[in-house]
Amino acid sequence: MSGTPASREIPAPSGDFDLASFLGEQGRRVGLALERALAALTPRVGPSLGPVLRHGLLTDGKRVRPILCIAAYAACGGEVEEGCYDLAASIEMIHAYSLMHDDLPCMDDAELRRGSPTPHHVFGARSTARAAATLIPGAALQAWRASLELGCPDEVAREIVRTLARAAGAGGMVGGQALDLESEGRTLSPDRLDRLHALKTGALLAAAPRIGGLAAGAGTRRIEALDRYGRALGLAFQIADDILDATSSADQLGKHPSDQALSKSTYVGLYGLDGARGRALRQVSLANRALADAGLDSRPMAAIAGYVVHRSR
Ligand code: GRG
Repeated sequence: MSGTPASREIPAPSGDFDLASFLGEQGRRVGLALERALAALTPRVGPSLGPVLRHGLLTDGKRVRPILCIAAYAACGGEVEEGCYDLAASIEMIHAYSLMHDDLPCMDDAELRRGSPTPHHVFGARSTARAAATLIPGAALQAWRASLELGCPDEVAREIVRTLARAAGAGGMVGGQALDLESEGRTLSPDRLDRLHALKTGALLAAAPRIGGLAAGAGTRRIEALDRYGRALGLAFQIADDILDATSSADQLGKHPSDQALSKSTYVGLYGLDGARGRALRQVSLANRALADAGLDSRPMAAIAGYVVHRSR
């Protein structure tokens, strides 16, 4: 996680919290929940799509969104058990579908993702498009069932599914992707770039801690703090992505092509490397301030905020 140009001026998360072990263990448990989700989904979609879903869902991702959900759930007093991972998996299902569609020939036409050939390179575009589409309703059902499994009252379970749907939809990730497609080859103003990424990357990332807080029964003040934390982190995450994109090879990133190669506006293009790093750091401070203001003393959440800008992939 260190030694990259993105991280040189950004201090590593400090303290004695072992973030690497935390991320490793949480990622492993999210993987088990995704296996359970896949086992439930495969009989409904038919055997031909099972391997496509496995590739899209279980290839080695960082699992930042589900881990944020779990960390927020714990920070708000929730007892972390299997149902919590099942709930967090629903967010990763939406994320996985978005990557599968984003990489298709009609979109970014990507060859490599997470260090592996993209699903359409292995299974074809039609099967990939279909398999990914099943993850959208699949994720909503998964969030609903897991919320009930966790003992959330019906109105909280409804709010959780609503949060996921809003973040994924036209007022969130899909809306951001539409802006992104419209913006290719154009230089965006700072405000438009922020708006695009608040939707495309930020909405789902911000939904993750909110969903964790809702499931744990957090009150309005804490939910608002989790929203502020998530929004700041979403922006920091995207800026770090742009820095990595500009400073790492396809092999290091496990991803090809880069946004630069796709002629997209980026934070590095707009502010330069140093300016982009400064903006990422500012967002991390804002995220941590949001936690402190609400008395949410969570070492994992503070460490994840540092990791988001400090990561090497
Ligand atoms: C057709 C308009 C339209 C929308 C379809 C494809 C799509 C919906 C949305 C795309 C959203 C998208 C790809 C956002 C990118 C977010 C992002 C920074 C992805 C990388 O996330 P990481 O680094 O990836 O967490 P890993 O691999 O670690 O999970």
